[in-house]
Amino acid sequence: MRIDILSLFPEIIKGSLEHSIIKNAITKKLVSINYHNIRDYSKNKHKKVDGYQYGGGSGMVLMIQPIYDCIKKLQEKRDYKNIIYLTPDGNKLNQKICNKFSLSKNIILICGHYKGIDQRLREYIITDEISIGDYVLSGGELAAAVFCDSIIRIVPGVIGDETSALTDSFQDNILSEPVYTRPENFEGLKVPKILISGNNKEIERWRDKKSLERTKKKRPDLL
Ligand code: 6GU
Repeated sequence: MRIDILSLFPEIIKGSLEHSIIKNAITKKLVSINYHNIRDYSKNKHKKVDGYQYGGGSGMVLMIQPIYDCIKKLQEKRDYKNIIYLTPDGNKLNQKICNKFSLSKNIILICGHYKGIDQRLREYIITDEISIGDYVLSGGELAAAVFCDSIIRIVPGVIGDETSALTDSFQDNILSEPVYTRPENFEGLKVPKILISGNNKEIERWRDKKSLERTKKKRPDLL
């Protein structure tokens, strides 16, 4: 998988994707993330990338030209089926959408700032619009980092233990079971006996039961 990210502040994203599982995925060459600073594509002599909105009103709008030119340059090299704009009014991200995008070959991500990007990009160039929840961030960068993390971790081969990504919360619309590790007894707080019983069938039953209990209690809307 190849991801190209267009942003005015690529450093915000870079830092959050250089650790742990995602870093390993990049090292193993299962994914490559390529950063493009929108400002580098401005044809304005002062490298301006934004303008006031037509019709008046506060807030700046990202101009079409630098973003358009950057996308065209990328498209000369390879085919992109998904050109995604991160925006609070996009489709709300969920595990099903993550699963779908984790199978993509080439993805372009566009991070907006200020009032957003010129509507003509959204109408003619962008193929998907994604939000990461019902609240407003100051830009699309943190949303891009969330999106990349959520899809890269499920790219085949990224998580060593293949079953691990499949037993995540939400993967079957059900939350994960409680987990414990050493010590067995921490100042009187004990691990449930069943987990140390060695009876794998009973352990599995217990985990299913706990998952269901947790989902009923915390997220009944999922059931
Ligand atoms: Cl994708 N962008 C911004 N700016 N805010 C958001 C968002 C995206 N998703 C939720 N809030």
